[in-house]
Amino acid sequence: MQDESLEGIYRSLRLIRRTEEEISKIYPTDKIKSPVHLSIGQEFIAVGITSVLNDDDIVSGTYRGHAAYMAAGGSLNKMMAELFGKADGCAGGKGGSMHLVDMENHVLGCSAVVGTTIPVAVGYALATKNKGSDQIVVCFFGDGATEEGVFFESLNFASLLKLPVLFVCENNGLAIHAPIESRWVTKALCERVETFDIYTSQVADGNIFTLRDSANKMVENIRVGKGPGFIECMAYRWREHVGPNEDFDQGYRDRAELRKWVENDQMEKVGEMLDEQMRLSIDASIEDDIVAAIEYAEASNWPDPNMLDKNVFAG
Ligand SMILES: Cc1ncc(C[n+]2csc(CCOP(=O)(O)OP(=O)(O)O)c2C)c(N)n1
Repeated sequence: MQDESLEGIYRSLRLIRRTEEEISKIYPTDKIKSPVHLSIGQEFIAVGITSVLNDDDIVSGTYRGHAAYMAAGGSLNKMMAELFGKADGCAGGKGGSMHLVDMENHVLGCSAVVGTTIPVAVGYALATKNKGSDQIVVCFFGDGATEEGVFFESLNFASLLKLPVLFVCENNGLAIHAPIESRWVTKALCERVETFDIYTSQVADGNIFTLRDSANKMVENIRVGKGPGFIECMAYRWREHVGPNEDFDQGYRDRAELRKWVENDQMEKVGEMLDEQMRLSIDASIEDDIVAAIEYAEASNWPDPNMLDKNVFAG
């Protein structure tokens, strides 16, 4: 799905980071027509997980979905056009940042409604199993989504039918501004999931290689029919919940928490492992790709007003 060489991993980390930084610069111009939930600082999760997948495996994300979409190989041009609300966007310009989809590149889709992509991913895993395919489905979601009843229904169903699905909880400790301590009686998420007879693993060190090891083992088990796996990966959201800015002046968290995550920035760490010329040439090609994607979005047409009531259930 994604090149698992060091260069490939760095390229993906850097592409997501730089794309989101450019999105945050463009956002105040109002060219981007939907809210944006940035994953800056959390990219290593999508990149680490997708780097152990096969090309035809499937990825599903959330409204904070740029990283999952890009790491899976979703079209950057079509993502940018989608953010600009243009007809060439991956959802025809009608979904915006929260509804990225690219089935050609195995991105099942993202949704603004917390938790709703989890049963859809499980349904897709059921379909792949019924077809006898060896594809697996990876379902990314936040810690807040695990508070939805449908999360537990999905775990139960997936485990009962031994479905090929890897659940990945990006635990950044926050649901909007509410910290976990105000929402969960205990932090023992993995233990809660294990009661459904599902293999679990917690990755707490923020290290992409630890995450890859853990994901590799999970994926191996899933492919031989042992049923779903669950990874809880600890992370930190560097920007505000929604929008392009920082929000350490909002009073619900302290900038001091950010420092250790910035010091452990996986994009920088992996970049330092590369030959400098190689890194610089990757960086330059990423800048070209981002400029091209913005030009593509600018040049694309607005959606035809007649499309407004197409692809909806109600006529
Ligand atoms: C069903 C539903 N309830 C509430 C909301 C409002 N809401 C949007 S994002 C969010 C927080 C979710 O936090 P988490 O799942 O941890 O993801 P994160 O934003 O941290 O990536 C909430 C409550 C929603 N979109 N959908």
